[in-house]
Amino acid sequence: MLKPQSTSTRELVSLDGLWKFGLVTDDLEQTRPWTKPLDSGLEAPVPASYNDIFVDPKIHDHVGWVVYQRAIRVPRGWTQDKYFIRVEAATHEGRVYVNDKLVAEHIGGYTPFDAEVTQLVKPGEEFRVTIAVNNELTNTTIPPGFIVTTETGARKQTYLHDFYNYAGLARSVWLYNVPDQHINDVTITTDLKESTGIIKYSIDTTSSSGKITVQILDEDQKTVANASGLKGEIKVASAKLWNPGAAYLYQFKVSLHDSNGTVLDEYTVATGIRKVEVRGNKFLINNKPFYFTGFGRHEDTAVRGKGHDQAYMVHDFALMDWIGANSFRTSHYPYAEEVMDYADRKGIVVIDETPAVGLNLAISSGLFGGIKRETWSEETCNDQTREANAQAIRELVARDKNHPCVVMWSIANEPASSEEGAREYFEPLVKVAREADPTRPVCFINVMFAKYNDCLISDLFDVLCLNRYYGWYISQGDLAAAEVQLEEELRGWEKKYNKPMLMTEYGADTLAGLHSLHNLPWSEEFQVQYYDMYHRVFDRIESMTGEQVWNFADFQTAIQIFRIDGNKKGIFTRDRKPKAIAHELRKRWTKIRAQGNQVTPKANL
Ligand code: GCB
Repeated sequence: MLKPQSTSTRELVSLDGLWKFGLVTDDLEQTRPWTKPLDSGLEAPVPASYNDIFVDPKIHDHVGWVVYQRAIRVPRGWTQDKYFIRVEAATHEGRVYVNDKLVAEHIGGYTPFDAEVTQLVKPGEEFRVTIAVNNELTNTTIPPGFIVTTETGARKQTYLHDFYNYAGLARSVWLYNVPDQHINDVTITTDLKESTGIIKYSIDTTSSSGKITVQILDEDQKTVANASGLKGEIKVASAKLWNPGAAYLYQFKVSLHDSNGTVLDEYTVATGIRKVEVRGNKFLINNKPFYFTGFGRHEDTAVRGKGHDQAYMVHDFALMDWIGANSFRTSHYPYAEEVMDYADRKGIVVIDETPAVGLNLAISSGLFGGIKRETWSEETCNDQTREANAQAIRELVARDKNHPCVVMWSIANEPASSEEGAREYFEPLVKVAREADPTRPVCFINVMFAKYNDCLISDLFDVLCLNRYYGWYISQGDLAAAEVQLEEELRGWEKKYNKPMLMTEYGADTLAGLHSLHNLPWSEEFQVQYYDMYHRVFDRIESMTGEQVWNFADFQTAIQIFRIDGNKKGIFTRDRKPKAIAHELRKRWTKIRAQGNQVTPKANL
């Protein structure tokens, strides 16, 4: 799916800004709020989650539909074109109405969708667009959730993931055009043969007679290779590679011509030439073992919730660079496309994750004393959930397949992988991921209850990604016991699988400013000791391929007794101030970066 772009044949109009906003408290289909001007008196910013914008608890805690509305004018010049509204994210379900008509519907809160409006409004004409957004999560959505009715009759959304269920239009909305005959999709994969870069491509167009030409431009705008046809393989001699921390981007410029050579459409994809491979217990980027350092993150800031914010994005990347991180995981959902573009340009390596989080009913029942439910059953995560998960994988790959920063797909976070039924659920999904992208490794993120002898699915994946909380949820505060437990477990995985092993989460809640001479949990001192212990263990284990701490910054969650204004495992506070651990990680990670993102020999650390 191509991101809207301004080229010689395409334009785009930003629809970001203030939209009229209202809650839908009765049935959406009966009240039909799109048929008339909204008169709630509220205006909501786009992009932003709506929950924390207002002070009304009814808005903050709303379960169900809300509507955004504004007037749009189609540019006068678009007489020969097709035009669309692109919604980058409507969390978790979106419907677009043009005047009185429904034109698009999409389920899945973190991937984009289009509504074609060509036939409905003429160039120069103004029209009313209403976007209805629903935040409900059920057992068949990804992520899943359950709606309960309380004693007062109120509907309450419960869910199993540990971040607040922010909702609304958290990313940009666009009006854009494409020529009648246009480029539909571009798929690029890259490889390396000695110093020659190989770019394999395939292009999909709406034109049966048009001709395709491709030009590869370097960063000085010089053409370094040409090709023609819908499919091909282009060789770039002495290619400059996209390397972690040292990105180099070629421009892959596609032109669609008619038989007289007139350009019908143009589209450009920023392309990094690089090779990713899993070999034995190593993760190789450009044939060199790569050691991941960095973060599990969240799209989360005060007031905006999950709203994309350029200032925070640039600042967060600056902090990642300062601390020496070379990578992050898009825990626990696809991030805004601007983030992926920026990671491409900054040379930050990304593990790209679907929103399949919370597929684990044991965590809520086991830890918090609820009723024990099976995760994989007709009433809980069933075939329909799996199909939603498959769709989430397809949409993620369709959106992000051309990003050099993406080195691996994560198809789920902490599912109940040791419960019966896990293999039946995941085997087809691994197939979906590999069919959608045969070139990148695929992983899932393993939960602490599914150890090496219990996990039923780890053999299906390329890399072992583990989230472990020894010293926090297990043996809290006892780092000596935790060290033994952690090492025993990592050695168990290594012996059984001998695959690259990545710690994708480890961390301890820490209240910035709380200090303790006795290294008590929640203090900044404890967080430092905790990480120090993990790193000692990692450096003793041969197949450790990386460490991504939990979490980059403190973030908001649902209210729970052990979440005081959110999860406090951040290395930075929610407003991005460093805790003591930030300086310690910086020492370690800048050293690893200086060693070429490798930890061999480990004794050097
Ligand atoms: C996990 C989850 C993450 C939580 C974290 C925690 O295992 O993957 O979403 O926030 O633990 O802090 O409990």
